[in-house]
Amino acid sequence: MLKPSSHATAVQGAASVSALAPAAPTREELLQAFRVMYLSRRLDDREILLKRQNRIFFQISGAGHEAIQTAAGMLLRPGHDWFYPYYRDRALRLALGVTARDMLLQAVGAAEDPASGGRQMPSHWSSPELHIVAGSSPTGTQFVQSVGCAQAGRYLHPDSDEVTLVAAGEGATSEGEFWEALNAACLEKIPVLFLIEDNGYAISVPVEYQTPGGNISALLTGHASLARFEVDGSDFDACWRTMGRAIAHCRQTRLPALVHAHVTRPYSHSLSDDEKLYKTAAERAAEHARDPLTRFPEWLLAEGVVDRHGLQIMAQEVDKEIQEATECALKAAPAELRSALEFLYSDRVDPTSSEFDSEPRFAGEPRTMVDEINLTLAEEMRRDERMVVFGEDVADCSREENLAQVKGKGGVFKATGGLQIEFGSRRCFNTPIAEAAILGRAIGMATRGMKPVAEIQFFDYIWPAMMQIRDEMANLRWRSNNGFSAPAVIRVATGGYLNGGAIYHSQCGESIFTHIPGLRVVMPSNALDACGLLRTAIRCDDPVLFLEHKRLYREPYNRASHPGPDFTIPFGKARIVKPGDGLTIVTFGALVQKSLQAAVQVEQKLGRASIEVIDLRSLAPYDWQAIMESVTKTNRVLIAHEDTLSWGYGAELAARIANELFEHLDAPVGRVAAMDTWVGYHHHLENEILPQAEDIAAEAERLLHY
Ligand SMILES: Cc1ncc(C[n+]2csc(CCOP(=O)(O)OP(=O)(O)O)c2C)c(N)n1
Ligand SMILES: [Mg+2]
Repeated sequence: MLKPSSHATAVQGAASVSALAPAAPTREELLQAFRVMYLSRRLDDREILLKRQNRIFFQISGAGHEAIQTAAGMLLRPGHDWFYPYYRDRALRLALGVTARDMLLQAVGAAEDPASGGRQMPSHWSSPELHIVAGSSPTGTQFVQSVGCAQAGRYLHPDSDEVTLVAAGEGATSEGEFWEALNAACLEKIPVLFLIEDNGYAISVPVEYQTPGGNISALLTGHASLARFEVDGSDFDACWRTMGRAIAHCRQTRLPALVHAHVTRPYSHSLSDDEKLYKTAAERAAEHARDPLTRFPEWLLAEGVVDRHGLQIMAQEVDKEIQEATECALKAAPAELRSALEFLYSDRVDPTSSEFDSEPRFAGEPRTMVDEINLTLAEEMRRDERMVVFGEDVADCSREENLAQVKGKGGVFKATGGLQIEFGSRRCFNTPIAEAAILGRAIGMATRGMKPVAEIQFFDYIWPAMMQIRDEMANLRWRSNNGFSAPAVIRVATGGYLNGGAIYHSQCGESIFTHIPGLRVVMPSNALDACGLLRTAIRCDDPVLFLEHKRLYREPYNRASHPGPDFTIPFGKARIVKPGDGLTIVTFGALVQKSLQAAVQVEQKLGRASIEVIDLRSLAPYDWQAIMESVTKTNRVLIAHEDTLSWGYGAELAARIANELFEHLDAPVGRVAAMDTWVGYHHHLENEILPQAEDIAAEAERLLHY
């Protein structure tokens, strides 16, 4: 069991930080702290009442955490510092400037809810003005984003003393993202202030079943560059001093720090939980004795800061404020029904618009697809100083001094070769092998207006970052009602036909991502489209998954001369690779060439049918108009893709064609795709599993015979 000390303890870096003790709080500050803590608790009480009356639909409290949160909120500077709070951080947000009214508007799901327009649960507040980034519900995602945010500060405001605060419970420190964030912050020496509010439980799981040894700050001894502080988080005076020292440490040294605050949780995990099911009466009584809402007023009285009457007056003022805020929230109009599709994508830049339609100005010898990607990245980095490129092995050489003697790596496929040499290690750098951190950092940077172009080395290894993509990057704009966004580009090498790629170097899986609202997904099949689509991806204001087929990187047939430094292709515009009027093949990626081969083969064999081949290029959004026009003309359609058949990308197209173009069809909608299994290592297996030109030809013939 924890033994809370009433004194702050710097458990590491004590010598360097002891001189940084903050000034003692003034009387006004102490009264303000009481006001915030009391307001926070009474708002929880009011929400609990409203939930019981069925007027709000969820409640989670900040009760027991108020002292440390209030100290943090009062000592940091909203609008200057940046904040990634936890769902329990009501008092923190109140101290920063979120109002009781704002909170209750979110609780009722009002259209006026300034954080999300009625889209998010209570306790997920957001404020661009105060620099409070919209909260989400996954327990650990915020850690890595805060590192990206703080790192962005270094590019955007190199002389600033800003700090990024990220908060979470002790349970959340079990998430990989906590460790990935610590790694990154310590390696890069980034001023992130980690606040761990340790209430001893993650819902019903006690800390000793979560953290080896039961003490998270003790576990972090080996983290070089991390100053660690442990404090009784229900003792406001100790919190003030500890937070003050930790903040000053981050501001002055530009290094990370961690504050481990022991707090209580008197109101169970949420209103859906009853802690009596797993906490003993004695344990609950011990927590009760430490309640900051009892201890702090007693301390104020004992120190002579205020008398009982003064406290009562403040309490009455707060109660009145809550009453008024409640009346206002209950009268507020609910989120508008027709608003559901608003702010999925940028309202500023439309990557499907004709603005992105441009004529190529070809120059030079034909170049491979990977060369075009490399050149486009370089041109865009020259054009936009905010653009940074990072990932695993993307730099030429992490040890810069070696570059005098070595050529440099520049990506396992050389797509990023030479970028570090030209733009320096600040703008093109290697990261640890930590996919969630790579994309989480990209989100944090993009939130602040940087243009991160992050690489995931192989599609097969994108999965650790899935939560960052689906639950964070793709919905940040929607969940904050256009308050924040994360327009990052994710470049990823994908696909098979490698002869030996096997299970873990051949995966496609695009439909898993096209299924995500808010995410753009594109996949070029040739060098020209790779250049144009990548430039659009970088200049667009939405998150983009840019799929680069490994097999197509160096093919001779898909090369192109460079179309110029401003060549862009709009998203959602297919390319008719070969016109025809007897059958449409809708495809993309590596199957474009195979479909062409199949078309020629079938036409020669049958001596008549003319087959149209459409390269979608952009998978979300996709060019329905082109499909519709073609199928209306040919009356037969086949969808060919490399990924597995069932629930694949073609299933959606087939369903829509059957639904909307039924009367134009003279044959069933055909599909050719990989077998529903993994790609095998031996080429016999690989060839059988992945779709070949012969498979497309056979299906084309079948459809033509109807
Ligand atoms: C990734 C993820 N897994 C599970 C959950 C469900 N969940 C919500 S809160 C919580 C416990 C978190 O405990 P802790 O970090 O200690 O915070 P506390 O609620 O105690 O303040 C869990 C498991 C979630 N929100 N996100
Ligand atoms: Mg906890």
